Amino acid sequence: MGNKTLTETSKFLSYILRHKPQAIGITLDNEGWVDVSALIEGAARHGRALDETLIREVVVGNDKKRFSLSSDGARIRAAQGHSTTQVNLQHVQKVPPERLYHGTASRFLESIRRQGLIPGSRHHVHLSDNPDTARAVGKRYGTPVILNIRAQDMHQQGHRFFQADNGVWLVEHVPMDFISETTIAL
Ligand code: HQG
Repeated sequence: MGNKTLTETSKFLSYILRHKPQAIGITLDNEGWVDVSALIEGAARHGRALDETLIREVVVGNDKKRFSLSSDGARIRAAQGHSTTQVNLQHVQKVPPERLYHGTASRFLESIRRQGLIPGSRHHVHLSDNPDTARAVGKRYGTPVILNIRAQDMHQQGHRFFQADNGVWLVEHVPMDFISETTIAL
């Protein structure tokens, strides 16, 4: 299987399983799951050939573990990053480490200073446990900036943290008070 096919299929699955399942006439359950067979049939009706082998390769080979298969392999979901209102993932609530990191682009800083970090079109603000990942995430939108978040302090003051299947940390909002340091990543 070529890398190009895998990347394209991964993008297609992200679009369908996070944002627009209705684009191929499928429905996700509350936890984001859909039968692999329904996904394959829906995709076929809309001119995209998928099969179980290709789907499995994308799930297993994905650098960020974007997708999970159920233990019997019959169902699939995106691990996080949803915008569709069909889904309300019950992520595991967890005590965060002392620090977490958020990567953003310098052009968003002014607005972040006013509002803190907000989820935008996703359901949560996404945080990572290491600055390197944060830098890579921020780079997608421009000159990357890494924000250091005092996650433990937030937790102690009642903010609930969750961790997705793939390790990404999620929180509803990060007020500016907990963003203690801004490092321009060169
Ligand atoms: C910014 C990718 C202005 C925020 C990545 C970010 C990640 C604000 C953008 C995952 C703001 C939202 C998530 C405020 C936050 N004013 N801008 N008050 N608060 N922002 O893509 O965190 O490839 O929705 O800094 O690897 O960048 O999709 O979120 O720049 O894990 O699997 O608003 O997406 O993974 O952008 O990325 P996004 P994100 P996948």
